[in-house]
Amino acid sequence: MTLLAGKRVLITGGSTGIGGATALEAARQGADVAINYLHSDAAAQEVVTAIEALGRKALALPGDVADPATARDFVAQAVEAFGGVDVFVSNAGICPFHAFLDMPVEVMERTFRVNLHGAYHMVQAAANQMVKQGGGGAIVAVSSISALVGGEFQTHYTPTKAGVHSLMQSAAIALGRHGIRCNSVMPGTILTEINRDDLADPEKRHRMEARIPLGRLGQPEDLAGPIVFLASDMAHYVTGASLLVDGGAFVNLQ
Ligand code: RM4
Repeated sequence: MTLLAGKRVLITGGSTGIGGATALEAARQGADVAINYLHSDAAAQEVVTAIEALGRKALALPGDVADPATARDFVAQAVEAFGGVDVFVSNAGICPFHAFLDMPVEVMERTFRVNLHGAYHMVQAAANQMVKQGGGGAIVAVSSISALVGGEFQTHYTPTKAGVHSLMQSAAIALGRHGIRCNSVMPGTILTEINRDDLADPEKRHRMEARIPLGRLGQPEDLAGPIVFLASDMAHYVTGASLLVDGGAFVNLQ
C-alpha cells in the first residue's frame, strides 16, 4: 500500500515516539517527510537515515514549537526542500506530571505554550501554505484520551489536549472551503519518553494496563496507521473528527 504516494508530509516532534513512528510509516506509504524536533540531533538523524533508506526525501529541522517563528521557519524550509506541503501532523507535546495545588507557574505555562500554543502556531502556518498552494491538504493533530478524561497530576496538561481537539474542530470549519481537512487522534497510554518516568512506577503501570481491554499499553507504532489514514485520501470526507486510539481504555468503566 502507498496511501501517501507523492505526498509531502511535515511532522512536529518527529524524532521520537509517536512523531517518529509516524514519520517512518508516512515514508513507507510513499511520502517525503520533514520532521521538527527539539532535543536530540542524533535521534532526528536516525529518522532521516531510515526515511532515506526507504527511498524517500527527508529533512530534520530543530526548533521550539512554543516560538511562533519556529512554525514559519519549519514550513518555509520544508517548502524550499520539497516544493510544498500536503500533510501536516502536529504532534509535539510534553507532560511534566505535577500535583495541582503547588503547580509552578512556569511548568503550567510551558506546557500550555508547547502543547496548545505550539499546535496553534504550527497548524496556522501549515494551513496558510496549503491555502497559498491551492489543492487542499490534510492536518492531523495529536490530542489525547486526556482531552476527554482527567488526571490528578495532569491539570496543566489535559486542558491543552482538550484544546488541541477543539482547535481541529474549529480549523475544520475555517479550512473546509479550501479543501483542507483537520482531524485529531486521541492516543491512550502510549509508552514514550513523555511518560517513561511516570510508568516506571510498577503500581502505576499495572493500574494503567489493567484498564485496557486489549491488555497492553500502546506503542508509538499503534498511532502511525490511524494518523496515516486520516492524512490519506481514504479519509477524503472526514474532517472535524477525532479518533480514539487507546486499546479500549476510555470506554472501560467496569
Ligand atoms: C496521555 C495519557 C497517558 C499519559 C500521557 C503522558 O494523554 O494521559 O496516560 O501517560 O498522556
